[in-house]
Amino acid sequence: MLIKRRAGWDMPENQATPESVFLNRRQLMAAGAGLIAGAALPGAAAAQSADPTVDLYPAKRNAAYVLGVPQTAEEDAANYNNFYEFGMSKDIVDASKRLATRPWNIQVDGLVEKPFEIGFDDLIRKLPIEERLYRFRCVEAWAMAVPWTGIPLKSFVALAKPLAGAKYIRFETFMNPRVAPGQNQRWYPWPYTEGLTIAEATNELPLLVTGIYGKPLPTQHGAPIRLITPWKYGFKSVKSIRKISFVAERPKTFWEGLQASEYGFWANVNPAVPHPRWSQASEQILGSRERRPTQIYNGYGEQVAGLYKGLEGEKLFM
Ligand SMILES: Nc1nc2c(c(=O)[nH]1)N[C@H]1C(S)=C(S)[C@@H](COP(=O)(O)O)O[C@H]1N2
Ligand SMILES: [Mo]
Repeated sequence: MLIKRRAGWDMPENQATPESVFLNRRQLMAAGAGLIAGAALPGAAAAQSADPTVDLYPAKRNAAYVLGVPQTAEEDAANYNNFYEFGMSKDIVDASKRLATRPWNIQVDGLVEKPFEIGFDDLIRKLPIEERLYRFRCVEAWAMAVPWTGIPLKSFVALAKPLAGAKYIRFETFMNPRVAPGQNQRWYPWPYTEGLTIAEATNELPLLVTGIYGKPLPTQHGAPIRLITPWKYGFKSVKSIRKISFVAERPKTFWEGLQASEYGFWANVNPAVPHPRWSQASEQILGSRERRPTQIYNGYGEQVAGLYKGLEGEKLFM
């Protein structure tokens, strides 16, 4: 690959996660470091209050999903993000506000009974949304635990009516280098894409997320709609989805296109399988100085381990 510069994903864990970024946002503000990031954009505030889905929040919580670890503070989750379209740093909140999330159409194509395009505001009223508390683990070894709101992916798959030949789903992010400066960096295989098998997609866990902390999703978290697969490393959870394709062949993902030796298709969390350049045995808790041990499948083995029976020959954990 042509990757010569050491980007965020390309750093050893201790560099990718400097201690200061885990400190509470208030502590950073107090230290005077958050003045610019904390300044409100009046235009964006107006857009937020005009969100046409705000009446749907907070959605009813599904009590079947419990964290087992403390919930992350909203401001910690909201100010430490990976969204390379808007820059390599974790501080992309303001840059991401340039993304216009209305109108927002999602194209559904490939091996389905009838390909269609649907407006996000129609989709969210067509399929029920619910709130779920999920743990979340980035491959860089930081972790959080947050209340997402969204549509179970399996109910979306039922709506799309895949044909028998559909074995995988491919998700694609928007492409607009004029608002997303990162997309001008030609050595990345834009647009960001990810994929799941149909069996994974129809498991109970994956959510098409539309909200967080009882509100519509802010742009830095991937508004208006993103995927969340809590048993896989965070890069599988593709943001700001524009296209969902049902396909026969395993799609090549953004990270595989960039560095296949380090980022594979499956990317299931496993403390015993290190990233080629750092350990995955423990994780740094966002908003604190503490680490805790990593759990296999990020603690969701009961729900997902069965998906991988018979696939032991695959690189399931990277
Ligand atoms: N389109 C897009 N989706 C993306 C990314 C990205 O850079 N672009 N980063 C991924 C990575 S590496 C992580 S850890 C999560 C971060 O989600 P969060 O910022 O909402 O916590 O988003 C994932 N989805
Ligand atoms: Mo990540």
